[in-house]
Amino acid sequence: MTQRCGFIALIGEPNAGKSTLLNQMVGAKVSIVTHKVQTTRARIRGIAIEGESQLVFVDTPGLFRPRRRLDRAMVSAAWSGAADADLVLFLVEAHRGITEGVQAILDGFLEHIPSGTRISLVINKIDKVKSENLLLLTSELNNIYNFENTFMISAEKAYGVESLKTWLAAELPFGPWHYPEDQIADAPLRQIAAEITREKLTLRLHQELPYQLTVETENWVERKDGSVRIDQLIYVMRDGHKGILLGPKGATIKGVSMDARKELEAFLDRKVHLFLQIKVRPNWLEESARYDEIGLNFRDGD
Ligand SMILES: Nc1nc2c(ncn2[C@@H]2O[C@H](COP(=O)(O)OP(=O)(O)OP(=O)(O)O)[C@@H](O)[C@H]2O)c(=O)[nH]1
Ligand SMILES: [Mg+2]
Repeated sequence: MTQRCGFIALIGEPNAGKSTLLNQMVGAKVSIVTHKVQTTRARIRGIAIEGESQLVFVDTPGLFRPRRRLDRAMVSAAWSGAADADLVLFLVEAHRGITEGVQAILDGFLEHIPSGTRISLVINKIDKVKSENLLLLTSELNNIYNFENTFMISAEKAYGVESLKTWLAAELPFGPWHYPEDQIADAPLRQIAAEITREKLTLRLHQELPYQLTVETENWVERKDGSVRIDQLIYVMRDGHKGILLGPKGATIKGVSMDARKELEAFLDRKVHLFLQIKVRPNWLEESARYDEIGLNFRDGD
């Protein structure tokens, strides 16, 4: 057996660059990215190949102090992603250093990750700092936790990403590949499509609104002409939110719809007819069906 295959979990604070790194490793955008915290809500798998190794990256929601049921379910999904993995990469932002949040995650290792799990440190966003600061941060973090290895990368600029990939490929256990070699993501298309729309909403909406909505793909119809019709529902909590989402003369939702459609067309490589509908649902954060669609466990939020 020369093939290797295994799971590599990416964990870290919200905004650390986990999804950016996953996309960079896969060479395609399978996980959404924004400049805002708490973008990723569920575990998403992206698949890369390096030589004889199939690397299954598990993107996770950022780890933070949860307040709502949704937050708790997200944090729980992140920790269990790490607990199930062959290798764990802990991402820390170079320019922020050891924040309270980073310290809290380090404290959480003992409780949430089985002892013996292989955890490496990845200092990300090195494009934002001077290199002399990196050595100090590396040694401080390694004094707190004995990481298997330390990497310094820029996920966005792809610095150091290739050598990280080479190392991971050589460390995964021997075993047959889990996925066909051309597969790059393990998530239902309808879910990826909903995520793309949520990304565009998050980019256009301000403050708390992105955290108070969810997107679901209701319908997916392949047409004879090769195009696809996708109907999605956006759940918001208040009438007022619906108004903000619509924007003046519907301009906001139109912009979102156009951006999402373009990206969907590129992702699916065909023409897309996208229909968005907004629903006011004051209590969606407490409905288990919403969590099923996101890919989270409702009970994890108890
Ligand atoms: N300058 C710089 N920015 C980066 C780098 N990697 C990621 N970013 C930016 O950091 C922001 C957050 O990136 P994400 O990949 O969404 O972070 P995340 O860890 O997945 O965040 P959550 O899903 O919220 O947990 C985005 O604006 C990225 O463009 C990097 O290496 N350098
Ligand atoms: Mg993310």
